[in-house]
Amino acid sequence: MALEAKPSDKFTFGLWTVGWQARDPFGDATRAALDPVRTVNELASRGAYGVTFHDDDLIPFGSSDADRAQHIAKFKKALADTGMKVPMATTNLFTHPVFKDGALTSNDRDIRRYALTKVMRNIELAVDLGAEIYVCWGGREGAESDAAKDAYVALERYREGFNILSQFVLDNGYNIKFAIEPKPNEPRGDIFLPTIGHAIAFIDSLDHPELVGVNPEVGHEQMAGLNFVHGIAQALFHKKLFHIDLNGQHGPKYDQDLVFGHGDLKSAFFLVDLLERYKYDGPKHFDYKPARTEDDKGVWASASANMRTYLALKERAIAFRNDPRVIAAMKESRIDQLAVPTLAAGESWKDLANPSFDVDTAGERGMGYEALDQLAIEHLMGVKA
Ligand SMILES: [Mn+2]
Repeated sequence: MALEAKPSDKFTFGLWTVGWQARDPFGDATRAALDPVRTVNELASRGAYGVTFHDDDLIPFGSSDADRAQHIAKFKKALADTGMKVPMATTNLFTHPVFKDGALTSNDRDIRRYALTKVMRNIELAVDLGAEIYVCWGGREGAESDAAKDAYVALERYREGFNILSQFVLDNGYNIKFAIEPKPNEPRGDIFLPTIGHAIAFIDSLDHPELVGVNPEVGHEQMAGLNFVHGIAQALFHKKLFHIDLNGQHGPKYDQDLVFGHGDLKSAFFLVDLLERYKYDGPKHFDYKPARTEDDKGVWASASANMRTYLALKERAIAFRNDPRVIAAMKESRIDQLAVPTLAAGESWKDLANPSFDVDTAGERGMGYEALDQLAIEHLMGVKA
């Protein structure tokens, strides 16, 4: 099996993923901070394509202009030395106390204005580094109480924020698009734009919907009990899958950010099958956290695990689709018939009535899905035919 990652696989990692020091609500950091330069080198040596960052991951909040320039110069040198790319960047609008009630939807107008300047400053850097996608995760955009926030008006401000940022990008002639990252809760009790579907509907209300898509994360949809594969299919259907965050999650509980495939493996299998069949060609971005139990060695083992799991699932998905038993079972299940339009060319609703259709006989037809599903499971487990 060829499970060694190559830059052409387009695997990317956030600086904050491997760099997570494993502070959680109950415990202190278990690992030292990682220098972004080392992160770039370690990931490049493992076959990654690039890295992504929040402004504050690269340039500590409150840095002087001189320090900022130095951090950027060191990072650029590491990128040049390794050939690593920066296809995406994003803004930290959640750590500093000023964002405790949100950024673009904070009740405080001066905070909303400050937040937009923080985003614009980092977009300039993102463009300078060659990024073409700018992710917007509104982790603090939400509420714990419906008394605290007029959710209708908050959406008006959220829309205004995206309209301002879109105009900023257009006026500067930047080649960068936005990708909204939905999440149902955590850190806020309830977050605005909680799912892929909410985000896609919201995008339609913007002044420049063509500049905005989604960046769905496996665990975020699964925290809401939703089918991630279906969510990604709909994002592709609307041509809004601008970016994707791969990780693992065990159903509705706190955001686990496990290694890709280390949660719902069967869903991960069908996700890779979908992305490959529909030729998603954007970065495959791992937004995960190495477990708090791990030391430095464990961190890099987990980074490799994400890429190996994707490549193994890709191999299994191709084998599944090419297996003659699967092809026959799909035929039996009439998978191909779903691609046939319900009306033939030239027909209308007037042609639907069919006097010879036997509703009882049609109701007796089995679909054969159990046999097909078992074939998928056996391919996933590597059971030989
Ligand atoms: Mn997450």
